[in-house]
Amino acid sequence: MTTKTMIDTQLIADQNAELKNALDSEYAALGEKLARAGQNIDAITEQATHFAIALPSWGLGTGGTRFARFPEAGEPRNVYEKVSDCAVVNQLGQATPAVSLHIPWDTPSDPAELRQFADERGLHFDAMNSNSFQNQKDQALSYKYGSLSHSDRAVRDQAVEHNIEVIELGRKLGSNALTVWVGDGSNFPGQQHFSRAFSRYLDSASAIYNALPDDWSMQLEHKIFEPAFYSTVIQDWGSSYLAATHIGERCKCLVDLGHHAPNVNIEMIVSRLAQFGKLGGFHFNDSKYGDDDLDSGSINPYQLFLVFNELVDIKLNQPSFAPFYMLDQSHNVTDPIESLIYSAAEVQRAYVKALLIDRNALEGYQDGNDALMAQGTLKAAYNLDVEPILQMARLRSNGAINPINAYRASGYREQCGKDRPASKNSSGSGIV
Ligand code: PSV
Ligand code: MN
Repeated sequence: MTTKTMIDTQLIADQNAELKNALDSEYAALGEKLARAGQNIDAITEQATHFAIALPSWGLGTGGTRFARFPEAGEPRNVYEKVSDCAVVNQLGQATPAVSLHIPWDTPSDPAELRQFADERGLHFDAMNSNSFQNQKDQALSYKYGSLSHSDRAVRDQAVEHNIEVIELGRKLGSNALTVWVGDGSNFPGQQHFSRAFSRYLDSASAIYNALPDDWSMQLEHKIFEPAFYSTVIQDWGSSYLAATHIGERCKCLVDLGHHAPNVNIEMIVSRLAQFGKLGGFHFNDSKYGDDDLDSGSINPYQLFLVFNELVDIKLNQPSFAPFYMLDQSHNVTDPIESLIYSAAEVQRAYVKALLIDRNALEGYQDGNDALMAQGTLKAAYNLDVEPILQMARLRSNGAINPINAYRASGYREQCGKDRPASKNSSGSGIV
């Protein structure tokens, strides 16, 4: 089956032709530099072409805060339009072949039809996200005081049932994982009995786990605060690890980069979870203060690189290690398509740089307690400009050497502005 293209392939080819000579010479220069260090640039580029990160269906519309949202014309209004926009991101950037759906925000009325629609556009469905942090229309019981850990069994049962429905839907869509993040917690000291709430969560999450198909995994996403501001039931990687260990082998921990206290050493959390087989996946984003959901690599690209340093290292020791990679961002002031193309490339960049770390030298410096040269070995890879590798990876995969330029030249958003008249309430507030 030929993939339906979203952006005129001739436009991409013309732009690429103009940029190709410069890319060839920059690629050759970088190739020589890497060869002097014993690295083969084409082998690295090949690995870059296989890099894949899923797009969040909730990241395609303009995001917002609890204060306001400033939507642009041409936003997607339904899951089909979101998948279409994902196809644009992937066609140009060639790093995002999957979509992670949030249910019920993006529940399709006909899953088979949606699956085919995505397939025709070269996309498949990654981990499914359930939502028991909001009340949905016509929902019998409220999640105001929690869901999987609620003090009332009937509320817990309702939340479990929702998760099982999400699994069922995911099966029809070809997904193989469920990500569970709950807003459960408390706003006041004394409001909630910590261990009783945690036990109730464990029971509920185990019931969901028991409904998982054999080839599925379940990802528990921890978060230090928000919407509960005093305590959360799955507050940190420790609680997540305890829960995942209690629940079962295919239950793992998902690390959202924005869900930690400022300055927490996230790369070490990554290492710890992976060492004990419990690192299941990521929600990539960046933050300055809290769960800002800013674009990956926009604030702290070195941290992103250090996370990938761990991931590349783990993969060398555990060849079957294959965590889920997803973006989870809120695009409040940019065109979401542009942010997602750019962010996926930033995560890919961190990966490529991590591949270029001289690991033998690093190990030697670590064992010899040469702190300066150990950090210098990391910096040597981090300071490399690997842009020619990213560009060549896109070119070799039929993407755009400069995807943002190609996107802007295509007029896609302007066309969507005409084809997708905004709904009336689109400027309301709301956190995605
Ligand atoms: C919560 O902050 C979170 O990171 C979870 O992954 C949610 O599913 C997502 O954001 C969207 O609200
Ligand atoms: Mn998340």
